[in-house]
Amino acid sequence: MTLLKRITGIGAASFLALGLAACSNGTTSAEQNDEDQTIGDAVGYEIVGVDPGSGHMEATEQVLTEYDLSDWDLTSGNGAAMTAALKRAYDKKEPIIVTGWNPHWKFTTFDLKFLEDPKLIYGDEEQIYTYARLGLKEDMPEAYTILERFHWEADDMREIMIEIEGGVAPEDAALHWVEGNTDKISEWTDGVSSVDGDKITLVLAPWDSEIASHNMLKLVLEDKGYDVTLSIVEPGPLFSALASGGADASAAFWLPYTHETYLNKYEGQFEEIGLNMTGVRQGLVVPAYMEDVNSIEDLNN
Ligand code: PBE
Repeated sequence: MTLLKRITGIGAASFLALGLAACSNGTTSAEQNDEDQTIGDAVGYEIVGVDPGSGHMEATEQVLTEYDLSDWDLTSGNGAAMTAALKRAYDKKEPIIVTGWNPHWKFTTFDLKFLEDPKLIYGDEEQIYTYARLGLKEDMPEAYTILERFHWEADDMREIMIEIEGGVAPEDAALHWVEGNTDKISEWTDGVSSVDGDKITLVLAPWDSEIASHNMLKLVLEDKGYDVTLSIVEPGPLFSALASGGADASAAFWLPYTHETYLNKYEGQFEEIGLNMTGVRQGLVVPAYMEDVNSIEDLNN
């Protein structure tokens, strides 16, 4: 992004936030400003993204092409930087566009909306799947059975995410959920024998949603006697680790859209073992107070 764009963006944003000084012709300064100000001007033609290699970063690059948004930049960073930028803008009621996914605590903390995606570049609702390296079933049938049965609701994951966001350590937030949901967990673990310190590695990327799910799974597997390592890596290495057998399993596969490219790249090199959540979604997200922006198509106005 050019410096000029950035400065214009910030200036426009604070101008909007300054609000409604009345003008002599009866309109307000904000209204006059709105007439020639595009949403691109207001946000500096910037979409705040997350980790390079995340599935929805790839989808967002495609969105920029398909919706003719060649003036726009997708900035990469990580989930924490994205939510920090969102909070800064939100606190001042300034416009901002971020890449987002749900379940995520930010939909609880802030009043947000997904932009409509009439071309369905981000796809529709999707699911989260659990995958294993080849051979896990033979090597660790007990863990395999638990991971195969594992499924929960968006609200379960959200409960852990919100506690972590509130400052609780991920392992403690996961423990609170585990303690409160023994019925659910026993559906996954019933009849599964305990093991004696067998080592298992779960691999994930540092996304808040996956930090919640994998910390929870770690506790469930430890309760059955496993020695569990959580390996937190970049998105690319997450998939390659499972394909090469360097990690044993991951509950972080968003499909059929978000991780389609990775799935095709490593076809046959890892195994789908279960569906752990339905009804998840990715896309562009804005604060609800951006009332005039409801569709990705509006970014061209
Ligand atoms: N996410 C969170 C991931 C999957 C889960 C949406 C950032 C991605 O885009 O790859």
